[in-house]
Amino acid sequence: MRIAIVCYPTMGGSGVVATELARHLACRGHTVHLVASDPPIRLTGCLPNLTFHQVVPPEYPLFRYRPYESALAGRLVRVAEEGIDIIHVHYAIPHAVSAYLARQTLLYQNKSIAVVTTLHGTDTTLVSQDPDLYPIVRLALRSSNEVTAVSYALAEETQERFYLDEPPIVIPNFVDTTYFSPEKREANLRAAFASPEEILLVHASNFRPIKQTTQILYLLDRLLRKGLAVRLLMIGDGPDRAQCEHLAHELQVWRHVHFVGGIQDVAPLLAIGDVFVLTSAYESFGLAALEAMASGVPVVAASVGGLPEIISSDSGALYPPNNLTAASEAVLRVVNNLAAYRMGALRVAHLYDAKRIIPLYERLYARHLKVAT
Ligand code: GMT
Repeated sequence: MRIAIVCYPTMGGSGVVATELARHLACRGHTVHLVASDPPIRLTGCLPNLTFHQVVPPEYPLFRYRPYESALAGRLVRVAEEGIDIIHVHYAIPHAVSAYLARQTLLYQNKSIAVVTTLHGTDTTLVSQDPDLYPIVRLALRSSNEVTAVSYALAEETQERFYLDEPPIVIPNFVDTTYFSPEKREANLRAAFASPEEILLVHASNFRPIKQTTQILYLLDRLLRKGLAVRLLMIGDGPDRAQCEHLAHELQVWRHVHFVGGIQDVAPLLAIGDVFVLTSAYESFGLAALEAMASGVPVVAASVGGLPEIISSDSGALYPPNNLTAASEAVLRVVNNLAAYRMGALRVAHLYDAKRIIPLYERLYARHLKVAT
């Protein structure tokens, strides 16, 4: 099949999922065009049948904002003229809108092309609640040949919010268990952050307000007060990182915390952890939690969005959102039975192995190929 995949290139799960999907599809022999405003962070190496297209909208003195949506639509039309069967956009805004425009343009050329839209969470639960965006996103969703969501929670919420006749199809996120694996664990690297007697908590995110990262510092403070020998490794960068660093000093826990910033190759850092912590106010899926589990690291997370779908009672522990007493009890519960939880985490992660999930997308494309032709 010939597929154009559109995504955000920035540090965020939707871009990671789209880039990994593009890579896996190309490895399986499909012709893939990856389209974004910049090379996506996980786009490494080179595959002969994977082409990256960078969209750079023109500047003009009249413009306050560059017309990215239109430039993206135009680029999709050009890519389609080279021959594609499917446009698969990740994140509804503005990608699904551009795909709609591209498809309408192609119809005037008597070319029919199928559009698949994958929702990642904040695109429909938060951003499109803006009254100007809502009707446009609704049109883009209703006119997509297929809408998929990365969890049942997101599918249900999107159907309700947009009054869709059918809920989106759930195709969960996936993980490459050959890349995220306990085998990446290196004793020397771990020793740089914690001694063998200490528990190493790990967190990885883009430090956006929705991640509520400051709560992780309060949690660390509670665990230290309970007498746990514990260290915290904070991976990633974003708007709330400075506030977290400041809070680490204010709570006088800074000696126990390492902020390593935005790292491209996170697998070795995840693998040295004992417990992965996620305090988000909302997560449609929680890809970082899945990557941690594939690394053999159980997850303690707030029970929000799609997280209860991937964190089972043997792969980690859920706690009521914002309840740090319950969060610290959950960490202690996991720490006291770490070996069993590690096995549980690996078991669950393998259910979401790329090898199992990528064929679901292939089947979906094949179905809509027939609709388009
Ligand atoms: O979480 C973010 O800030 C990034 C965001 C994105 O759109 O890139 O992540 C969302 O998509 C990921 C991949 O499907 C999910 O694993 C994340 O849970 C989801 N984030 C939220 O729902 C907040």
